[in-house]
Parts: sequence; structure tokens; C-alpha cells
Amino acid sequence: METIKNKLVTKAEFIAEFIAERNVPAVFTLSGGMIAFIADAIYRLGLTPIIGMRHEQAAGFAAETCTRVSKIPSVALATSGPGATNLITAIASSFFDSVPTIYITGQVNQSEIKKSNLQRQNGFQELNIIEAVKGITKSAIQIGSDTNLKFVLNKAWETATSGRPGPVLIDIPIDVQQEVYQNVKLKSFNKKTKLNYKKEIDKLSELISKHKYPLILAGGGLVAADIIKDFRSLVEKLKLPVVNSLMAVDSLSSNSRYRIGMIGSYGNKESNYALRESDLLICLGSRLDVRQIGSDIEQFKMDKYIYRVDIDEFELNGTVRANKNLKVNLSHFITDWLKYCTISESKQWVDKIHEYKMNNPQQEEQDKALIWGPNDALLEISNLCKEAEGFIVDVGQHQMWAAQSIKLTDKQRFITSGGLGAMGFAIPSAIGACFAKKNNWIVIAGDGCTQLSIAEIQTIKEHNLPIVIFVVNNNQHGMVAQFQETN
Ligand SMILES: Cc1ncc(C[n+]2csc(CCOP(=O)(O)OP(=O)(O)O)c2C)c(N)n1
Ligand SMILES: [Mg+2]
Repeated sequence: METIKNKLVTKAEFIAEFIAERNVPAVFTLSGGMIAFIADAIYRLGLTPIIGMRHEQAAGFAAETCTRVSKIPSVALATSGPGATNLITAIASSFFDSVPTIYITGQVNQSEIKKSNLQRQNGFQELNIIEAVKGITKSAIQIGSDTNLKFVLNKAWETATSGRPGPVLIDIPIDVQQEVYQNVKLKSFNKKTKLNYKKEIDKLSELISKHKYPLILAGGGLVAADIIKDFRSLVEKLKLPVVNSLMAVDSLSSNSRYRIGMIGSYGNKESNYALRESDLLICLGSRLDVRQIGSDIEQFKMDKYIYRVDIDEFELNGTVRANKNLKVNLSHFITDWLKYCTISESKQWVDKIHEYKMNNPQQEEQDKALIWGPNDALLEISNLCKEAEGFIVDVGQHQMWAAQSIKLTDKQRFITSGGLGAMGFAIPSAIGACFAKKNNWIVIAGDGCTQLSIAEIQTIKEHNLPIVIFVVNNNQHGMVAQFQETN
């Protein structure tokens, strides 16, 4: 890329250049006056596609999923006030699912920003977005004329991508966007050195050898750590069964004999069976959410030895107290585990789980009157879509049927809104996915969810994106109906 060196540029242009230098795959936005200078600068520089969406929330979801697929932070831009508030659901989604998305909001002129918190509003469409998103971002900062822009951008990137990843928000008043900035070549932050975990791995191998029913629980943190290839090699080497949370459906391909399936109240029967029977549970980047383990923690633990690996100490110190907690970067840990692991012998244990599965098919949960239930339908859809890059799944019963029954090939992704569970996630997310990897993406959405983001079909058409949408129509908000009927 040609860098504009020793040339006076505006701060908006500098931001556009930063975005291009970092190879951001795409920027998603719905325009507005207070963000116009940055949007124009990105467009004029011509190095990063800038995609106009029909709603800022959709822009936010698109940027999140573009990030999840490309593994490079993507950007969503919004104008001040309603543009910024419309981003909030998407920001929360990135936060809960540990995605390092960059959100940039425009703000009114510095002179129009209210001076006291007691005043509701000063400028037109002025809103304190920094305060609003403090609890759902890793950092949220407003840039002023005196702020070192280059430092803040580098720092924001570093904050989003380091440790447990998550979103950051940068708010930039319109007058600051237009200020002149002396461009200097951007320097990237140093990568942290990798520690060696051989000692821990040796102890873990011994622990595994001492247990009869060891089980791995793959969580969203494992997928976020971008170490799936090594993880898969590790599992084939260890020959240990693996269950997953909703956020790690694609941690193993369905071809693997060791992929048992999803746990929890909406999980696969055989996975819950394996979880119950296990005497050693190795949790890799999993929050152990109430939907996965239930609210009775003692009942979940029984006499199991729980070994937790997570980068987030607040998760490790959460409700489930493990026998062993390891606060480490999972990608480093898995690399070392693969290097130093010893092979365990758990064939009988894996056979036992498969036997249970044979005798307890998932389909049996469905309404007996249905000849072809939703689990059959989702399995069939996946059989028809083996060439697709992956499945992007919305929120509701269809999401659970998909997580239970879709068969994934080696390369396919399964992307959904996990922690926030935000309806309307899938269609805009598929748009974001296309800008990260232009191949066919399959959307699975309920009749309810589809209506939240139906306008984005226009965006799909405008860019002629290879997205196929399957609407699972049960003429109701099925998950809520199920909740009402059973409570
Ligand atoms: C933004 C948002 N609003 C409300 C909910 C609560 N909710 C969860 S699932 C669901 C129903 C979704 O309906 P549909 O898309 O038809 O899926 P189904 O459960 O019928 O498969 C609702 C209303 C939510 N998760 N997100
Ligand atoms: Mg429905």
C-alpha cells in the first residue's frame, strides 16, 4: 500500500489510512453528518470497501462477523446520537462473544458538547456515547483536539485484540475530524512473548491418565483464540471426547469421531450424558454459562475434577470454582499441549458415548406427529450445503436445532450470537462474512428474527452477495412460546 508520507492530511484522512494500513477487510456504516468526513475519507482513499447498511445495528453485526471470519478487526461507523445508540446492541454482542470489533462514532463539535452531566443535551443529536457503552467495551474514548490520534488508534487496536478480545469505541467530534494532522508512518505494538507450558502439560497428562472418563469442553474462547487447526490435531492425537458450548460448535468438524456435540439445556443428549458421566472436565475458554451447566452448580460438579483454562481471570473466579485454574493465552497453551501431549487410551469411553447416542436419537425430542422434524430439516440443509463457507444462525429454537443437528465439514464455520442472543443477528452478519471471505454463506433464521433485519436483503442485492437464507417458519416466536408453556 502507498503510504502518504510527509503530507498534511486531515485527522479523518489519517483514520482512513490507519484502517487501510491495518488491512481492515471492510467498513460498515449508515451515514450521517457527524461521521461524514471519516466515511468520505475512507471512500476517497479507495483501499477499504465501505458498505452502506440499512441500520447501524446491522452495520455493527456485519463488522463483528467480518472480524470473526477474517480474524482482523473490522470497523462500524455511525453518526452521533441515534446512530451511536443504534450501535449499542451490536457492541454488546461483540463484547459478550469476545470479538475485537472497532466502533467509531461521530460527535458534535467540541464547543457544542455539554459541560455538565446535569444538562440533558446541548448540541443537536449530542449524546454521551462513552458513558453509555462503558460497561460493554474494553475501552471507549472521545478524541479531542489535543489527543494524540496515532497513539489512541494504535492503543485501541492493541486493547481490542490483546488478552480476552473485545470491542473498543472511539468517538470523534466533527471539528476534530477536519483538523490537519501531520501523518507519520504507523508503528505496530510489539507482540507479547510466548511462555512455555511444558510443566503444566506434563501435570495435565498425568491427570488425564489417572481418570477413567476425561472430557474436553470447548468454549467460545477457544474459537476466539484462533488456534482451531492445532486444537483439531491435538484432539485426534489425544483421542479424547470433546463437547462444546454454543460458541464452539465449529471447534471440530463433524467428521471427527471425538466431536460429541453441544451441552446444556438445549444441547445434544449424548453430550449431556458425557458431561454427567465425566470424572475430569477440561474446560477450554468456556464461561460455564447457566444455559450449559444449569443453576445447580453442585449437581453439575458432582465428583468431577474440573480443570479450567481461560485468559480471563474474572471468568475463572466466577460462580464455578474449579479444582485447577490456569490463566493463560489459549493459543499458546494449545500449541504446547500439541507439542508435549501424551496419548491417552479412552477408546472404551468414546465407544460408550457413541452407543448412548445410537440409543437416544436427538430427533426423538420432536413432536411425534411430525414425520420430518426440524432436526431432520437442519441436517438435510447442511447435507445440501457442503460447499458453503459456513452457517450464520439467528436466535431462537431454530438456533438450537441448528447447533444440535447441522453437520459441518472441515472448513465450515458456525457463527451465532452467543452471550447476548440478539435476534436479527444473522442476515447482517452474513453480509459481514462475505466481505471477509467471498464465498457462499448460509443464513438460518427464524420467522421472527428475519423480520428484525429484513431490510438488509436490499444490501445483499445491491452487492450481489452469495448468501442463501433459510427461514425456519413455525409461525411463532417459538423459543418464547416454549418458555411460556414450560414455566
Ligand atoms: C433483540 C431480541 N429481542 C427479543 C429476544 C427474545 N427472544 C429470544 S428467541 C425469540 C423468538 C425468535 O423467534 P423466531 O425467529 O421465529 O425463532 P424460533 O424460536 O421460532 O425458532 C425471542 C423473541 C431476543 N433474544 N432478542
Ligand atoms: Mg419462529
